[in-house]
Amino acid sequence: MMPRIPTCRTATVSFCRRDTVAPPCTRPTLKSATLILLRKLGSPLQGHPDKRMLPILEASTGSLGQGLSIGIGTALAAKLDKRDYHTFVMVGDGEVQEGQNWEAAMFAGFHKLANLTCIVDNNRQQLDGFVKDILDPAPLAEKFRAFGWFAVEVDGHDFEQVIPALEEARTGKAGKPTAIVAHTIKGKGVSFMENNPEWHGIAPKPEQVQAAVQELEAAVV
Ligand SMILES: Cc1ncc(C[n+]2csc(CCOP(=O)(O)OP(=O)(O)O)c2C)c(N)n1
Ligand SMILES: [Mg+2]
Repeated sequence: MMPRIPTCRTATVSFCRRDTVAPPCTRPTLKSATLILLRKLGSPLQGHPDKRMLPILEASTGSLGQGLSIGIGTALAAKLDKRDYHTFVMVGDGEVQEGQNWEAAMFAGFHKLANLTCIVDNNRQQLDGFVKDILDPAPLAEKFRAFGWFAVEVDGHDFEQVIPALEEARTGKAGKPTAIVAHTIKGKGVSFMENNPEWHGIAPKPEQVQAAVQELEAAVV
């Protein structure tokens, strides 16, 4: 199957073949000029992903909780068609408050969709505050296990943990769908963004972009 990465605002679904070392996904890139249109009505980046405006998307979404169901559809189709691709879905820790995720989790566990992986971006924040103060979904790994999944927890900023977890998931050897709970920091590396839920949906001003880039570059040198 030709791999594609359908990206959604609130969930990301991607496919890749199981027999390759690195996902051969060809992620089309956005021209940097487009970024200035973030959250402008009628632009390709108007806020929620709109497939009609942004052809790199597989599905128009934005309503939280739909990504895992979409991923289940593709994983199930692969099984039925005897095709060798793996579906990866990324969801947020606020997003999993949506009940649709748990019906999907139950379905995937029951049908032993070993060709499906759900990565939870466990950054402890959602749109307007901290997940623990709004509706805490913890303990996430235990919940997925209870729904028949194989679940691991990783530091989502540590490639030495993330890559082996993804590689193991892709083998499907657990015989079950895999949940990877990735502990992350939203806005990591930018001092004025970390731990500040206000940055959920606002575009930084040019001088803030400059300050952020400086901090990030200083950290990698
Ligand atoms: C069904 C639905 N309810 C509410 C919203 C508004 N909303 C957009 S993002 C968001 C929070 C999502 O939190 P999380 O999944 O943790 O993502 P993060 O902010 O950490 O990237 C909310 C409530 C929505 N898009 N869809
Ligand atoms: Mg979150």
